[in-house]
Amino acid sequence: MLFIHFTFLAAAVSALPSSTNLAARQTCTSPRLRKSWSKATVEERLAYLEAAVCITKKPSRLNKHKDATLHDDFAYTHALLNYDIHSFAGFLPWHRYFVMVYEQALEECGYKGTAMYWDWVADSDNATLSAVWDPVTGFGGNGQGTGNHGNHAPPVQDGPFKDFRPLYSETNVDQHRLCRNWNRGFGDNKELFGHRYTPQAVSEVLADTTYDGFRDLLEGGPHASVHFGVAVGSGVGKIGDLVPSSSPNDPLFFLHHGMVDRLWWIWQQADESRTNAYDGFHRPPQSNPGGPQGPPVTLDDILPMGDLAPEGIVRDYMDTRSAHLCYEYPKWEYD
Ligand SMILES: [Cu+2]
Repeated sequence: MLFIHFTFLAAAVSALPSSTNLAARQTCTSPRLRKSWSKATVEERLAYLEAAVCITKKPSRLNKHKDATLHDDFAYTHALLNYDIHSFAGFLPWHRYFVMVYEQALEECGYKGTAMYWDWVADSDNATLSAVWDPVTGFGGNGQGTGNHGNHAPPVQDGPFKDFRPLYSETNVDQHRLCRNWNRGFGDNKELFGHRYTPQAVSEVLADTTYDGFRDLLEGGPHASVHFGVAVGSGVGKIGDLVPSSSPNDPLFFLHHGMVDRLWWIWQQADESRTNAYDGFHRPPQSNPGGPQGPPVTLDDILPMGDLAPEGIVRDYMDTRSAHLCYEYPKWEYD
């Protein structure tokens, strides 16, 4: 897939075992509930959007480029680490941590709420009608018209991010307008590939009883389908921001990954033993991606975060009720 490239995430030999993480030893007495965008109040949505716009204007932490913003840091970091964070077990804890780093950035912009999620399972019948596309209380709609160069899809013309100019394409400096290219469905395909994330399709993903089996089905199925459904339509021949490795360019990325994280949480809730269920293998080295697979993953593996945030340890991102996460989601609600 387009947003996959490669380096090797070494099994961490950490000098500091996670038990020394003071935050993790404190307790989480009342976890906060992360909400679906469509069920949040208008005030909550507007507060989130105001902070998300603020992130697109705050100075970069990475000092990579004079025009970079804090939002660009997220896209750059995700693109830089692309190989290390996709297509193996680490995909879920890494993105859980990444969404948390973004939630903290929202807080630095004055936001008091939690991260939210786009419930694309609820919207799968026609995802183009979702509340997330609202021009006032959402992220704006599909790209339209011209005004973008190179391989960029048409720019988003409405909503709070219509003036946002993402700096990067993958890790290259290539400032452009935020863009989307919805797949409108054809044949048996629903709009935005919704047939790949219906309640039925996602139940089948959740039915896998092994961690890495579940992760693989979720990542390659519903997760990828939403990325491609929003950004790769037919006809235009150009891709939107939600597909390349710089996919956090589209602020909707964080709501999409909120839902991915929620589905992992739902899968974990089905059995107590799943809170720390983590298995599978590291990828082959990025220098030889077709080579033999790497060693088994462990809960002590590191979660690299570049210069955006301190590196994490998988063990600390398994339980959303740990002190430094301390949140929950609504349970499965589609039967
Ligand atoms: Cu990703």
